[in-house]
Amino acid sequence: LKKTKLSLIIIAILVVVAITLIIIHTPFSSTHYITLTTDYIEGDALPGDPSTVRPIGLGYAMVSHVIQDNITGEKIDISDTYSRAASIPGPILKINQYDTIQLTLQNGLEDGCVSVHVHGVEYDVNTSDGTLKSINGVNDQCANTLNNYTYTWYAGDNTVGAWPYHDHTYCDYILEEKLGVSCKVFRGITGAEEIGLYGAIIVEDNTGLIKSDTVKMDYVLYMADSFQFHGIQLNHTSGIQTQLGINPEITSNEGDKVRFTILGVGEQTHTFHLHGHKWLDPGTAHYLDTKVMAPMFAHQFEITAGGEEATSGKYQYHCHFTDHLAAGMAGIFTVI
Ligand SMILES: [Cu+2]
Repeated sequence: LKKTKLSLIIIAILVVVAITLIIIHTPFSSTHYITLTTDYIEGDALPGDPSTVRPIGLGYAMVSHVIQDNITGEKIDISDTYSRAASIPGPILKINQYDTIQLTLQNGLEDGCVSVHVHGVEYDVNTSDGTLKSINGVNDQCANTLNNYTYTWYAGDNTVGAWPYHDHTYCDYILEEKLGVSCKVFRGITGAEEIGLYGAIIVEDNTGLIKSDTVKMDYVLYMADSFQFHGIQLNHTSGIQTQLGINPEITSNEGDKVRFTILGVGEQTHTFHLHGHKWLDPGTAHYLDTKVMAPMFAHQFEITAGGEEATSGKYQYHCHFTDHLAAGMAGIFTVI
């Protein structure tokens, strides 16, 4: 009898340990069912080399975004927080660490095969690299006009921060299958990211049981070959994303904690500089007010709007390369 009791106690302890381990390793994770499409964008404010003729750009558009809790199964539809129009840049995909994204891409263009290739998060290269068979050795991982394509990404360890996503196939497809001309019309080697097919994924820290969500605004600014900033913002109070356009004037209330995500897109290197503010270089003890930005590199930092003393005013941000600044690569951060 004593032996049976002892075994039962041991089994009970093992069950409790197992359940605890499962809870620790899946901290409130969710699965994001996201559908994006692609469309043409007309206008004269497109990214890419200004010396190249660019009558038209391409952009990703949000179709739907449903978040399902992995433990309770509860679903939340946040599709209405996005403008549904195709945009440059594409929508911010904000998730928590240990979430999964199941992203279905539709091709809203008249031809070609478009894809989403992501940096920084985990995925199976055989299914979710967003590249052509000539690169991944398996298949063309892109959406043509007849068939959607679905990618699965996982925000595992070491994924917290911001990462770019972009097309990796449209240009090659046009090059190989369609036009028979060099992709250099876009100055790209692979995808059509230089003419607008790019966006960012933001992975929030989700390791603690209590999540401090004090950031009021996310400003995502892309430094493009056209010597312009292309911006999009996410208001954390309303959850609404808003396109900011070219070299935007962005506005915060003094003392608000806000977060900037700067990304390089295209082939040029830039230097991001913001007046009146210093920020901690993530993962270090160094304070910065300038950061060199290579293509497809992301730099994310938090500041108090108005600086340490939260002083209202107009603070310029710009590329610190003299010729880029002279070409107009600047905008205003207004603190009211
Ligand atoms: Cu620059």
